[in-house]
Amino acid sequence: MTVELTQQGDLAVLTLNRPKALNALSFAILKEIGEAIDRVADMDVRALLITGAGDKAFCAGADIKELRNRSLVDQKRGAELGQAVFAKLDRLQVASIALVNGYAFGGGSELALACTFRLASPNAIFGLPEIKLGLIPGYGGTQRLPRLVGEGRALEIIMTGRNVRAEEAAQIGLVNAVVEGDLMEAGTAFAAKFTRYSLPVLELARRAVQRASDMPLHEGLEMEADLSTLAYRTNDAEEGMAAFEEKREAQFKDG
Ligand code: DAK
Repeated sequence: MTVELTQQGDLAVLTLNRPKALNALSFAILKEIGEAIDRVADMDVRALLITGAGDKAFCAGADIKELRNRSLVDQKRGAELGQAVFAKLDRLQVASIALVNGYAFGGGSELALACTFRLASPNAIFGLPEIKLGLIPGYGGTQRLPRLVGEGRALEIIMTGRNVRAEEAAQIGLVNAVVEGDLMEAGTAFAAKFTRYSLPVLELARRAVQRASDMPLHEGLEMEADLSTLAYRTNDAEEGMAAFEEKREAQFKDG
C-alpha cells in the first residue's frame, strides 16, 4: 500500500508513502486515499492528520507521467475521481489537518486545500503549476483556493503557476500556521485545541462554515439558525451550559 493509515491516540494519521516520486498522486493512489478516508469514518478518532513520507514533499501533485495519452473521457473521469476523493474530507465526521512538509504542488496543494486546516513547515512550498503543463487544476483547486485566499490572489497563483512559500501562505490565509520543529507533534497539539469538544457539535460548526460560501447570506443565516438549534438539542450543549453555571470543566460525551 502506498497510502498508510494508522491510529495514534485519538488521531488517525494518513501518510502518502511514495517518497521516491515525491508522493505524486497516481490514480491508484487517489483511490487508496479514498479507501483510507472511508476507513477513517469507521475509526474511533477525533481528527485526521494527513502527511507525506520523507522530508522533501507533502505531495508533488498528480503523477504527470500517467496523465499523457489519455482519452478525454478518461481525463474527465480522472478529474471527477480526484474531486470525489477529496470531497470525502468535507463529509468526514472529523476535521482533517494537512501537515505540509515540503512541496505541495498541483494535486498536492488541492489535497491540502480540501482539508479543514493546514499547517506548514518553514520549507513548505505551495503552488498550482498546472498552467506550465498546459493544464488547469482538476481536483478542486480553482474552487477551493479562491474561497480561502480571495479571487484575485487565486487567479494570480493559478494563472502564473508561481510558488507560494510557507511565510506568504500564512500571510494570505492559505495555511493556518507555519510551525518550527516536528510537524506531527505540532499537528497533534493543534488538534488537541478542539478535539476535547463535542464531536457532533464540532461537525455542525464545520458544516455551517463550509456551506456558507455555497449560498446567499439570508439562506446561510437560515441554515445557521437550523444547525445551531440542532447543536442546542444535544446533551453536550446541556452539559456545556450546566458546567458553566456550576463553574466546572464540561464533560462532553459526543451526544
Ligand atoms: N509526477 C510524477 N513524478 C514526479 C512528480 C510528479 N508530479 N514530481 C516529481 N516526480 C518524480 C521525478 O520525476 C523524479 O523521479 P526520477 O526522475 O528520480 O525517477 C523524482 O520524483 C524526484 O523529483 P525531482 O528529481 O524533480 O526532484 P527535485 O527536487 O529536483 O524537484 C520538484 C522537485 C517538486 C520541484 C519537481 O519534481 C517538480 O517540479 N515536480 C512536478 C511538479 C508538478 O508540476 N506537479 C504536477 C502539477 S499538475 C487532471 C487535470 C489536471 C491535473 C490532474 C488531473 N484531470 C483532468 C484528470 C493536474 C494535476 C497536477 O497536480
